[in-house]
Amino acid sequence: MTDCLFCRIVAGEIPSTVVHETATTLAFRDIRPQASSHVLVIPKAHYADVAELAVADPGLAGEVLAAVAAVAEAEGLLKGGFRTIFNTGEHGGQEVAHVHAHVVGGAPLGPMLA
Ligand code: D5M
Repeated sequence: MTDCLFCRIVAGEIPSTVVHETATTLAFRDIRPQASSHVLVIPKAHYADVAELAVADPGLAGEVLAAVAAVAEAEGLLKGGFRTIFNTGEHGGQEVAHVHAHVVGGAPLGPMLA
């Protein structure tokens, strides 16, 4: 999808700070970090949101979750813990329509819906 921001990051057309990459996934730092560690994990293939991905390719959804765990380890978040968020659709506050997991941590986080 040439008009998708995250597809353009995958293609290398828009710069990003990559922290983890596999054949099917990419993880890069969020441009507007909400915590000392804030990384976005995406499948390289375009799916609009986590619901679409899970139905279309559950194996790839699992690979995204494995990449979340790898990012958490690389960022040193496994001991203290971290939060993983898939904003989905308008009510979920999703701004970029290419499925992405936010991986946030580095310090105690507030209540989930605060
Ligand atoms: O979150 C979309 C997230 O994407 C939001 O936290 C900002 C981030 N973002 C937007 N543009 C970029 C670029 N170019 N690099 C890195 N991060 C970016 P959502 O869940 O859709 O609201």
